[in-house]
Amino acid sequence: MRVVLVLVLLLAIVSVAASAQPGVTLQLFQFRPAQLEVKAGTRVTWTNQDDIEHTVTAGTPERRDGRFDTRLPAKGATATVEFKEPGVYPYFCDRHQSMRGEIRVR
Ligand SMILES: [Cu+2]
Repeated sequence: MRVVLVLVLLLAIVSVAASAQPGVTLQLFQFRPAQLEVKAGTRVTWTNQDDIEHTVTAGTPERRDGRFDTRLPAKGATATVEFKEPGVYPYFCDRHQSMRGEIRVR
């Protein structure tokens, strides 16, 4: 009985790990984590946890680079971007330009 329970728990952990995607949460006017490092080819998902609209806009307010620009209109909204090429990808929120983040792709 105990062995079965352990097996079930192990399977549950494995399936969570397999489906886990690296992610950034938008909460209290911050990207968390503000800096995220991933491997090339990774899909990164942003999730809005605030009750107001944020955006995930590539570049900086001074220099947008146009790679991605997505609105997250309300709590629970998500956006996913695939990062194929290694590099450093800064981004910000176009409605609150002090909100800054960075994806580092290895
Ligand atoms: Cu915002």
